[in-house]
Amino acid sequence: MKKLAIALVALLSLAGSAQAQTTKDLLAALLAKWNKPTEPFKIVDNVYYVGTDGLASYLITSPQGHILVDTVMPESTSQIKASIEKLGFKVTDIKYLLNTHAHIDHTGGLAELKQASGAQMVAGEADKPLLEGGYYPGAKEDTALQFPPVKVDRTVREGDTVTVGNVTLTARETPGHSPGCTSWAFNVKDGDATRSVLIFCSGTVALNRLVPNPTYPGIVTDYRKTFARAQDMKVDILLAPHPEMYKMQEKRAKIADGAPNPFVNPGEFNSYAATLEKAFEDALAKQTAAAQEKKG
Ligand code: 4NZ
Ligand code: ZN
Repeated sequence: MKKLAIALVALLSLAGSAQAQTTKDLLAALLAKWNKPTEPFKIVDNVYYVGTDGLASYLITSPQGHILVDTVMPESTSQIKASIEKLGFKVTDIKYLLNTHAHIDHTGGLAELKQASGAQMVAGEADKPLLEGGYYPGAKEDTALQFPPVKVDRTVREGDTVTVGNVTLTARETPGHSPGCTSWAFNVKDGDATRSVLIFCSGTVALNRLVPNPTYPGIVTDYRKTFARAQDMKVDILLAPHPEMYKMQEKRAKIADGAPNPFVNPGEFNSYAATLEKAFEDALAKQTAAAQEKKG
């Protein structure tokens, strides 16, 4: 956990101080964890973790077919396939591939899995050009961040739904981290209770430039809109593309027969979003000061 915190702090400060380190070097430091295998497991009801130790991928199953949300780095796509089969499900039964946001660490396997499953690709409208072009916003030429392009069959906006059998996911627009950053909301059964799940897109600044030459126009307004609406969202189970965002490994270790499901934690999303908001405003102040400095 401590190592991870150090890596994240390093990532954030490097992204802020920019050109000293290339994204290639930055990625290299993260890959050991991002490509490290982990056992697939059931989170709750029909929701399964099929990602790696450091990057999430979620399988939501139904007797009529499955939904896969996000992939991991391109080179670890085979781990997702193996995890799905290990749980007793079939890749060819995936009907929809969903994406939280168009960054290589979550899109690397979309093209391969679309080919393997014949599934329909669904993503936030503003991320469509990024997915179909296979590049990072505002850094089209940065080869380290490029991924295999994937055709988007359907784009979604706020409130649009994706249904397979008795499973329906609702798109919630949470832009900023990427222009089409989309969180996915749905309900699950937990014993006799119904729980609200949110696969939150992200709200970190990470590699994004906010000022003076933003990653994309309107990025600051978008982040603030996302943080404002996060305060009103009621979430019982928080999931996200980076497992440390909701302490996945810590919770997973607490899964036990007869014990309450450790992934149920109402309020966790709201306090996490508040933390992200503060980090965002700090990063914005830093980038603004750096821009002033440069101007002289
Ligand atoms: S992300 C890299 N998805 O913003 C890429 O957390 C994407 C992210 C972080 C780091 N990178 O290339 O080092
Ligand atoms: Zn990202």
